[in-house]
Amino acid sequence: MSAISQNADPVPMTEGQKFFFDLKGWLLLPGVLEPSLIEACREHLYKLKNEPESLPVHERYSLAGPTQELIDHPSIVGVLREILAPDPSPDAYGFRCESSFAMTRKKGQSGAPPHCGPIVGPLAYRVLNGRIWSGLTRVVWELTEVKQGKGGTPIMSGSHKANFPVPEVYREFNPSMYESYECPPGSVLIFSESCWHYGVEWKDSTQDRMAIFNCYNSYLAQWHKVNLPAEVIAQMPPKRQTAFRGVWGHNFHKGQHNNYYTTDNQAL
Ligand SMILES: O=C(O)CCC(=O)C(=O)O
Repeated sequence: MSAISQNADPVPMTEGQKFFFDLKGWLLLPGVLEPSLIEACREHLYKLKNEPESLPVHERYSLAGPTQELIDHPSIVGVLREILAPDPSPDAYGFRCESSFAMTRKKGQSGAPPHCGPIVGPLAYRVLNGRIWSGLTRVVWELTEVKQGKGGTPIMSGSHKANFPVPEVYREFNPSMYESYECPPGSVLIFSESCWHYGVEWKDSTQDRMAIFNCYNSYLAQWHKVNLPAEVIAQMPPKRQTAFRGVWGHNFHKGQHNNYYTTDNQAL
């Protein structure tokens, strides 16, 4: 895949990608960010970690400044519409961004041990009538090249719909069970949090892993507390703001559907 301008129309998810995502629980879109956006996001992460006071207060977030472009980057919007929810109206997304964190990982550092998100209830992965409901969905922007066997977030493919509890022996990292990837900087990994996954040790001594981990859901479900000040959302264009709206479907009292963002209708 080649780089996609942040101003381009959303790229629809293909039937092949749907099959792959349903089968494995994840999808890697390599090299979708333009070099200028990769650089701007890396610089933002550097400042967030090393000199936050150089940024305005409302930009000290991994969903602000240049990194807010990632929230609804055209490379992921088509996928999120298919695996979470279609837009309920032209000016609102059906998906919500729940949370975000920035990562700078040095050689020898690891993340969380193998784990998975919800596997039952409204946040769990399922498919009905050919429509995917990915529930809690992670979108990882890799801003550094990931080399095979040297890092990334390996995933136990298929575990989002396993019919048996994952045996203890597979709750440890094992390269034969957890699928790794390699990708150039500016790639994005989208996976169902119902999959077992792992913050494997970063083994590349030539560069740190710089990544942004955003979490998504439908506007009808929530897992993470948002913790994002309204001032940060105020910096975004109107449709992007709808990714931070409250979690509900319809207000019978006012005959109103939940397809708008205001500070009174912000996810808690
Ligand atoms: O550190 C990592 O690579 C994985 C992060 C993680 O476990 C998660 O997104 O839930």
